[in-house]
Amino acid sequence: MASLVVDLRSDTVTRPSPKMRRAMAEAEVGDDVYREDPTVNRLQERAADLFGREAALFVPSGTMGNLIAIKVHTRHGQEVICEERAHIYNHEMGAMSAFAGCIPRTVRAEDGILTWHLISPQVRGRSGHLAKTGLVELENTSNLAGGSVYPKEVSDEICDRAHTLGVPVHLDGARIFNASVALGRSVIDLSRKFDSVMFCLSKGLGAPVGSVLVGSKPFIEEAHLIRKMLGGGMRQAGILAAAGLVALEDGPARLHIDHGNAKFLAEGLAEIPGISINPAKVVTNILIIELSGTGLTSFEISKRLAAQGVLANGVTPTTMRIVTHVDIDRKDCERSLVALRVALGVRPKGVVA
Ligand code: TLP
Repeated sequence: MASLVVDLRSDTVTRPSPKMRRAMAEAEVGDDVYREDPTVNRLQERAADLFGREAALFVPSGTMGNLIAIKVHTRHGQEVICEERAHIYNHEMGAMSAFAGCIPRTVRAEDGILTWHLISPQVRGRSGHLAKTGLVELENTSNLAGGSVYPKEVSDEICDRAHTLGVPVHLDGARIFNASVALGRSVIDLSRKFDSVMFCLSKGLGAPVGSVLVGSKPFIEEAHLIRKMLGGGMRQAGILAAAGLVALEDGPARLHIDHGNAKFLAEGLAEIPGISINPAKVVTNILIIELSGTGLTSFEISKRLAAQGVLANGVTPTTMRIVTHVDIDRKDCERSLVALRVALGVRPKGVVA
């Protein structure tokens, strides 16, 4: 059904489905700080199972999940290697420095996809002068690189090589299910070599709140302590975990629809003068479009879109992010393309001068 407002700002904006709301209302709960919430326990078991891991931990947000992983893997004064556009570097309020005492060492990679060749010169061992590398972090899909996906061989090699140097590797898999659908490979397959994985229930999978960390038993035991330290002990969190269980059950099977809509948008956008986007590179649900050719800033374009009931955010003055999700259908995409043409003062498609 076409909506009043077409919200393309993020896949975090989705509202829980009626099935989720029912599951939430009926959830059996207990105090999760005592590990007595049966629904949270079920979600954690299911997540550990799906990722082929010993254990899992439900956390309030992806940001907290990443921070906990960084804190468990590293010591103060160490470096975390990540791509220049990584969420942990750009959008987590400097948490790795503020709470884990780490400094980021960023590396620029084409399409946000790091390789061992790019990482290896940045790895620092024990030294009298240099901060040691405590962790390598990869993001799959890479959000600000337009939802790009790591070929499994590339992330496997990074994990293998980092491990030979004694460096752990954490996966920010906020959208790992999107990567899994795009590649036609299971999340276990894509993530088995990582020391820890964070994935979000509250993005493409459509849950209202929550993320999950998965890893070994000792890792998750440590993660429990850090979560509590950060104020992330959530008591009767089964209410939220119930929605997460539905998200895991129903979410992955429909992500291809979001990917199809993103591709449709990319193809439509590529035809609009002034906009630059390569539809071939849009393989999941995120588009980063280049707007330099329009002569307007992304922020001005955002305003003009909002006036027509279409929401999309500028990332930089010349780029804008568009994200498809469960609350966006093909009609919404068509309407967004029309709105963008109006915002830019471009003739509607099919109308000749
Ligand atoms: N990303 C949000 C914003 O913070 C940018 C979004 O709208 O995409 N890892 C990745 C790759 C993410 O994209 C996000 C959220 C997180 C971690 C953090 O998740 P939350 O928002 O649950 O803390």
